[in-house]
Amino acid sequence: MLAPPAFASFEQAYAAVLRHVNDNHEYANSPRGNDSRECIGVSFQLADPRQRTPFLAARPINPVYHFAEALWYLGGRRDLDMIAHYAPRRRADSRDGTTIDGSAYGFRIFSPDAGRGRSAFDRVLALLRSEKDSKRAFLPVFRHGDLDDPASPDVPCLLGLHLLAREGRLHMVAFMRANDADRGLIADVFSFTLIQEFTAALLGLQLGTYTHHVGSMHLGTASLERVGRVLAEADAAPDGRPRFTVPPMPTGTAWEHVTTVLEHELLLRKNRVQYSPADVAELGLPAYWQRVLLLFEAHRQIVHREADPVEQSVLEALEPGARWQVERRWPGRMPASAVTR
Ligand code: 5HM
Repeated sequence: MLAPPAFASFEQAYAAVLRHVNDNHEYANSPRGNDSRECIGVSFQLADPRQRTPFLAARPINPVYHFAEALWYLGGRRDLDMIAHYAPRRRADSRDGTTIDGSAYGFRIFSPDAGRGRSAFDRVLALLRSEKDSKRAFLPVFRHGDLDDPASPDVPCLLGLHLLAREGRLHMVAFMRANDADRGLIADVFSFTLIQEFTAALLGLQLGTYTHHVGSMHLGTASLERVGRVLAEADAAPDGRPRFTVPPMPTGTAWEHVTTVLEHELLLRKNRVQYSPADVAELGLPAYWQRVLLLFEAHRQIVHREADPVEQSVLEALEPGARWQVERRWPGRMPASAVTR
């Protein structure tokens, strides 16, 4: 079998990758001091890339961070200010204390080249509009200069993203040199599939498959205890299906929606505004993007109003799966009556 195994959801692929690296690792090593178990050459395919996030109580993920990172990429950004607000550990990736280089994938994909006015993404979009079956629509991230400084804290793990439009559907193939199966993998698949879905919306195409290829797939030994609990929970799922279904991004999604969400994300991050669901409804965004913005409002309440639980009305307005994840990530910050099963 030469094709990568296909999964209906990322939750199932994630459990399969964890099991594979945990049970069948080829190497135990410690690159740059990180004790790991490693498999060389791991791939999988997602039939429905929209089902991009796990709903496992043993692995409470941070949906606010995942949307923040995906939007930070789409915004073509490299500022530490935004990304480190949601993941303070990202500060270790910066050399100058204000920007990120290697893992600011969006800066390499979506920001215009100096003096040439067009981004790599603009070129790929133009190509896919003119030659529908093209095999050339590649968004490169890794550059040979990334290896110039052996002490660099941040060499890109993503080599590039390949887009293929076929029979009305937009497929994506991601190529990574390295992926941490319990940490980076979750964030990377979330962001890359969101970029895929956004691009499909811009091109007026249906969402196709997502294929993930990794050179070094590894697990930090510090993650192993939790991995055991995650696999036990995944095994116990009655039909192997995740608890929630992620809704589609609206077909009319456009750059202005991303720009508007990023403008208001900044105001919420700096605690300059506070929004009720009714306030957000007045911003002219589709319901999907309103719910994304309400995740940032919930996070504002968690960060800036430490004495109070998150407002029930905001929790109720979130996408049900995202609400479930918020409740598990910050159980101590929920109203007494809130937690959903
Ligand atoms: O020594 P190295 O540069 O490979 O360390 C980077 C670590 O972060 C690896 O464990 C890599 O797999 C993980 N990582 C990831 O999984 C890093 C990034 C950021 O580029 C990422 N996914 N997107």
